Amino acid sequence: MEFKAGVLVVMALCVSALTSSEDSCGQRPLVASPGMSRIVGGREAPEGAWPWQVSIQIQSRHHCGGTIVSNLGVLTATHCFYKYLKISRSLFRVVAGLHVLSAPGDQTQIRSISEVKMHEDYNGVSPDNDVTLVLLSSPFDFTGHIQPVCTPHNVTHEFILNFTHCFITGWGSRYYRGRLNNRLQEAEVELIDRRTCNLITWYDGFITENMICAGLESGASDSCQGDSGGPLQCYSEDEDRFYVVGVTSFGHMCGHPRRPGVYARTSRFADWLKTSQTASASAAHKLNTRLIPALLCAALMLLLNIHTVCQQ
Ligand code: 4AZ
Repeated sequence: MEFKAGVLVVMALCVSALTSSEDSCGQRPLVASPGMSRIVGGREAPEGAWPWQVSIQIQSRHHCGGTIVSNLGVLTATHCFYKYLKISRSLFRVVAGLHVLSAPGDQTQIRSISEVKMHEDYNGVSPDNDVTLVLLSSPFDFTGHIQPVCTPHNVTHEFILNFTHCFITGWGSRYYRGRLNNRLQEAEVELIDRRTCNLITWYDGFITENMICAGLESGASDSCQGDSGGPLQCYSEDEDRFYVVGVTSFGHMCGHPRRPGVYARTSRFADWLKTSQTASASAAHKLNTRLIPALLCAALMLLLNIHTVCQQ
């Protein structure tokens, strides 16, 4: 009897080892769901409100934003790396769990970069396909202050998620050519449909299917220099989770009417992201963290099974 209970416990453990994954995403352990109030312009984010936001730094100075998509992967903009290829990778670092740039606290984790996977079809002029996956040299330990965001599976998924609130976040400047913000800022924005964004008096046909516009027509809520690479994140009320819907890419200066921020549209890069993540060091890591326990479990079950058969 006791032996059979032991077999059951091992089987339960095996099932959980085989099915558990890093599926938990887009949730904020330290902050409640977004309220119904509208935010015009930026304000300081509550601490821990955006646990997937990172600061990508060169020689300890903030360079670009980024978004944690897995314990080894950070999504950012290609233009954050494209002109900096000559700078040694070792001078870059990724800082998570950060709120005040000048005062990283106990919650902060710092990682170096092992690989930068820029989108093969990045166009430096348009700038189409402005997405890059940064792979870390060692994984982040997820905590209340450090969490991965969810990513839409495809364009249809983006559509059916029926987002109620979208926010942009970053340490970028308050106005074009301004100084960085020392404290993480947030602003609520609206997604703007491509047709509107491509009107002659807006971006005049410049916006591709791989881009998404967000902001307010008045320009009162916008991203700016230093926010690049960071997330445009939207809340799904149905799922009670946040998704990274865009990567801060460009705009005609900052905060101008009918010139909203333009973001790389993540739903168009879901397959690219999957391929980039699997054909990498993270694949080896996942193999270690998931396959080995599964194999050990299988071996143990086999052993126990043989033992049970022998007892009968
Ligand atoms: C930039 O230069 C930048 N207003 C980022 C976002 C926007 C403009 C410029 C959008 O990093």
